[in-house]
Amino acid sequence: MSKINIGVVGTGFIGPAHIEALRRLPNTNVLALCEVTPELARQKADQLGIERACTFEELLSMDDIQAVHICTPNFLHYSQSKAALLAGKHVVCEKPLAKDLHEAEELVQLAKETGLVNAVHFNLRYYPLVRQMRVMREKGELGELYSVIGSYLQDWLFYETDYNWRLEPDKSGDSRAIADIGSHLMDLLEYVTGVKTVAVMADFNTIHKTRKKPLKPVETYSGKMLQPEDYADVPINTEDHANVLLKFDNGNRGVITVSQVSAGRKNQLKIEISGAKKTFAFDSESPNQLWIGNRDGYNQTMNDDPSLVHAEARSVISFPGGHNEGFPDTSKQMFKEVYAAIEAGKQPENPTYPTFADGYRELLICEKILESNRKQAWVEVE
Ligand code: SOE
Repeated sequence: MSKINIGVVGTGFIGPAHIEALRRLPNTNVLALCEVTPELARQKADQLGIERACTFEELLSMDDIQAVHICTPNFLHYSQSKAALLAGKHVVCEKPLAKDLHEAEELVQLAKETGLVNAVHFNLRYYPLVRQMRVMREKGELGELYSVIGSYLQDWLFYETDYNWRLEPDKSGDSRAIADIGSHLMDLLEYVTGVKTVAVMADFNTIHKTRKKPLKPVETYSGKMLQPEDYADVPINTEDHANVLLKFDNGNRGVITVSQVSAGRKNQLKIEISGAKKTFAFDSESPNQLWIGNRDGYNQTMNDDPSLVHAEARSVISFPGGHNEGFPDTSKQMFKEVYAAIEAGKQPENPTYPTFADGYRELLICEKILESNRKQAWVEVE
């Protein structure tokens, strides 16, 4: 079997996560790694055991590279995805797909014209029990959607000394907590429930109005080792915490809270979906259990045992029940579906994985959430 050669761009927190997930698939070969300078590329490629180290331009000129993973800071996603598509490469891009809707629209269009496989890394859809919730809803086991309560809480920006490029709008965009983690939650909410969000009412709060910026580079999640003399004070204009009320296209309502300053919550997405027949509750910090609430009978807890879930959810489980799966498995399962499409050579009609169009949808919702916070009023999502 010939393997698909891949180039990965960016080696912060998420680039190596992509590489690990890809290495667990039999049909992929991570052949090249890009960084901002050839020296850094070589150093990281050696650390990660990757043969070729190159600049982005060099990567695009390599004819034997078929797919590119964009794992750089947000402001580069648009230009690099565009260049990769124009060079004839299939593209897997980190979220958010772009910094604004125009850029995202252009990418959706370009990807369509080329027919190349395009995916956005909304990996949290790939927790087996998230897919199980979706399949149960599709099979009518939830009933009409009544309400959704969602939260995504982290603490890696809890202290004013915690710093990262995501705090800088020119690199990350005008929204932070909503764009960074609210986007996962909003994507997952629509993916599982099948409803569309048609209006939002948002209220943001910036807890740390200034932060201490390290005077040397710090990678995501790794800023805990610095000393006071290593910092400078900078103003912060993006949200640490946000509450958003939601209206859905079936007339019912939901609410989400996101925070990057919740002590002890390392990286927790929770969603509780109530329907006319049952409630489903999922917590990414206990991803192998799904709580199913009943009004007239016992409540239930389902494990992600392949023998218990629906066949459509079984396809994203690799181990027998009791052999717990977690975050790294979500990317592997997503890439398994993406690379099945790449093997076939083009974007399928109805992809099972999140596409550039889904990336566009998330940017649209984020943009409306920002507008709503600015106006302190309900804003419709067209
Ligand atoms: C940082 O907040 C971050 O790495 C997000 O960017 C990811 O999408 C999420 O998986 C974990 O946290």
